[in-house]
Amino acid sequence: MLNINRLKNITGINLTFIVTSILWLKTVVVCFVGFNLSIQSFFDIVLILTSSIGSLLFVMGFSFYFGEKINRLILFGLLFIGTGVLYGDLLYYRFYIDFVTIPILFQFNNVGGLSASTIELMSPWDPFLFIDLFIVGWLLLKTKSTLTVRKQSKRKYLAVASGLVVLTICFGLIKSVHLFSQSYDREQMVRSLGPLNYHVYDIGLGLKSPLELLLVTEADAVALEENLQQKDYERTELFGIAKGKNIVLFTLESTQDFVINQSVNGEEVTPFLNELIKESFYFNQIYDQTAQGKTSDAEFMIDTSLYPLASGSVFVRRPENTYYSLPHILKEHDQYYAATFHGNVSTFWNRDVMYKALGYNEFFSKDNYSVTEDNSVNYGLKDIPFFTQSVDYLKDLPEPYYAKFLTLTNHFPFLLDEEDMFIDPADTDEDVVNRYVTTVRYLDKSLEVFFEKLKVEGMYVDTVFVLVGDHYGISEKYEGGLNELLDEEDTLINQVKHQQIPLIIHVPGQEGETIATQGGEIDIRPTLLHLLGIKIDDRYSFGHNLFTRNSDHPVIFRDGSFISENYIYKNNSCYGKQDGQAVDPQQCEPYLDVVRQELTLSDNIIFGDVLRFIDEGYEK
Ligand code: GP9
Ligand code: MN
Repeated sequence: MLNINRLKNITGINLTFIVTSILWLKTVVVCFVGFNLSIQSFFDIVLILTSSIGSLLFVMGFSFYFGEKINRLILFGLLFIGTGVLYGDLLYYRFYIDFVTIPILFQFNNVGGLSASTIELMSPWDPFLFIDLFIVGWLLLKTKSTLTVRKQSKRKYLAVASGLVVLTICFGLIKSVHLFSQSYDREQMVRSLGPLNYHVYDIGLGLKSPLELLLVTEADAVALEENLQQKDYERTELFGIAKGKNIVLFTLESTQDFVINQSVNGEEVTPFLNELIKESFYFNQIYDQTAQGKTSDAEFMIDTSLYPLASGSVFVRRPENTYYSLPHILKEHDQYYAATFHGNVSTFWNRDVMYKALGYNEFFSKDNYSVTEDNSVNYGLKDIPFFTQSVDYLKDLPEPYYAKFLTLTNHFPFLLDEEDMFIDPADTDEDVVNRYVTTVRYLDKSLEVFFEKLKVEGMYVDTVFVLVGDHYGISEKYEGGLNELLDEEDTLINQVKHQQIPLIIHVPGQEGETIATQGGEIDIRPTLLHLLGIKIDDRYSFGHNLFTRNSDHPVIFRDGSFISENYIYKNNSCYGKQDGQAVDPQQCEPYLDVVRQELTLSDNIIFGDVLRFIDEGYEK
């Protein structure tokens, strides 16, 4: 039986231990129950159980250094903040299956989804995470004893806490020597170091990155160049088939590859695209490589063929850099004019600033369109009026042009007015999935309308069209509904397949071909340049021409996972690609070296703004 009187006379140091234990317990429960951390060995369990103790003691010990009057308040405040951070992590994780980073906190106005559905992300169990606050609050009010801690005890306490933190780091490094060099693998960081240490490390990374810009010199750029390789350049008979043509590129909001040739209630979801791919190069093994920057990451990869950043969007974090981007290349080689079109505000994802660095001459955004309540939904202008209103702007561009259209309507939470529903919602247990097929169908219709208009205006024949899904629409959270829709099992192979996005390159007059080469968004630029007959020094980029890409070169994801010809590396485990069965981790090691090297070099180029030292002879 709890002896209330004994509790009332508890010493300051013991009270600190109690509060720390409570927060530790909550952290461990959240790690085991809230986060879906892959646990492969008993050591992983030990890591999760122990990793937070040192840092929690350390933080709670902070209260020792305040006067008798306020240290109770500080102790309570720390428990309150700790619980708040933990709960924030949990909500973010439930939606993104990822961990919050500092850069993403500064661009929360660009994080679609979370705010709109925070209530939906809550669980009836969540209040249990806060009950202790009342108990501890009451205890702190009732304790009579002084909470002052003796100097000697403070020293001992600090030594134990620091020792435990050092031990945690050692354990983490025993688990993986690459723990810190692969800090983009946030799940590994949280599993090995605990959420609190992860956040501290992440703050450190955030503080370090502006310094890199100042510290990198031309000599570093030269040193970096030695690690970069000129890619083997193989010409195919397709080289230059689209030379000098206008380029119209579409990033199709949230469009996954499974919608292609998919019917719901007997009706095709993408009838227009299904027809278009018959007369196009259709790449059906392309993976979404975006990270926290979502659409902006897709745009970044398409234009620069560099990897996005592990945390935050490059558009927001490095908009002043020098980039050897697609508009610059096209301008330099064939005097192209570059413009982007989007029905949302120009500041979203910091596009108005970043587009200048990427070399766009013009940006048509919400202000350039007639946007009313009737013709907009969710983030902005609906896709059909967006395209119809864009035709006149497109007509006036100097030729040849590179015009990039970012569609918008098919965005989470997939809202649509009744009159725009060209297909009935699906009938799964997941409303998000049911709505998704209707907004994809609307997107497909908008493309049909646009292509028709271009044909009527005589703007179709001399154009090469690139259409690519920017990233997933159905996040892992709603994967169950997707499996139901497709009548598929929840297997690793299917999870990986759902990461695919369609890539369609349509050159009018060219015969259609389905190409099963594996690749990602990073490979779009070299593939397009090949068709345009433009050969560049692409050492400072990481994409490969999809017409000649080595099938065993891994498709690399920003969390350090990859897919090669025969293997899948996911959640720190190596699997056979055919059957999804776990195989000896050694099989994945050679590919992991490539993964680490490419991601690190790409980050170095971006954080050090290395391209400012490289004279490619293009206009900035
Ligand atoms: C907003 C649109 C959507 O302008 O690009 O952004 P997303 O949330 O997909 O990154
Ligand atoms: Mn998007």
